[in-house]
Amino acid sequence: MALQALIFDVDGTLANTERDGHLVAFNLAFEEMGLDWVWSNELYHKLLDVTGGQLRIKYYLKEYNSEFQHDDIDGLAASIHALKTKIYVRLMDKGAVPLRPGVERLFHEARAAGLRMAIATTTTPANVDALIANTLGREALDWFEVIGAGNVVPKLKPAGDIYHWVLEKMNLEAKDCIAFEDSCNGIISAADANLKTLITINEYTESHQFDGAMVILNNLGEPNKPFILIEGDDTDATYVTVDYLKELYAKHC
Ligand code: XBP
Ligand code: MG
Repeated sequence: MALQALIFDVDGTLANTERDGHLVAFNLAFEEMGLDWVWSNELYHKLLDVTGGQLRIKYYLKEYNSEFQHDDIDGLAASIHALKTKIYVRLMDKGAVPLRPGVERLFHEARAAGLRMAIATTTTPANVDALIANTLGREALDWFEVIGAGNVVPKLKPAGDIYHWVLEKMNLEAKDCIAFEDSCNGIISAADANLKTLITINEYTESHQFDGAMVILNNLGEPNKPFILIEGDDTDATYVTVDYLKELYAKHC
């Protein structure tokens, strides 16, 4: 048994797209549509309990703006979301959000080591394309054998559907892979598909529960910028390399 593939979440894991991309795009979309809604960073932190942009808008209306009346909430949420996606892609085109520490390096090392790579996310496919193309170049989209995104599956994270879908498309079993996540909804989703997970936290997820995580780190680290081990076995590694992933795999998978 050997490690064969790495499966990456996108939002919050590859980049801090929630704060610097999605939240900004939501607020610009509200403004452009003449809505007087403004989501603060604090409110967005709470709204992130619900994955998927359209569901998040409806959750906001139900829990935080119940006096707002409209005779077609689903239609309105869909229109706002379509505009928000356009704005988000434009922000990515301007280079609004860099990749998190260690992400690009690990992609290169994994490819050099012959590991297969895939993406499993609840975000809209256009958002994934825009982030990858603008940070790594359009050809980097081909580094991922499968990109599982948005509503290719009926149920978004924390349901495990997207991870099951990716594993099936890659013709792999969970025991052959490691998942990378940043949130409790993400690890619940990965665990539903029996995947072992490496967590890198961010400002929105540092207080989340990560039951069953192989390790919890502040980020993947770089040679000159070691990661901080938040939870997990002591290691000589100071940044996440393929060798470190193999070490984790041998212990946990
Ligand atoms: C990502 C999400 C998404 C994005 C917005 O979760 O929850 O809803 O915030 O994307 P994960 P859309 O990182 O677990 O995949 O607006 O395109 O839905
Ligand atoms: Mg995430």
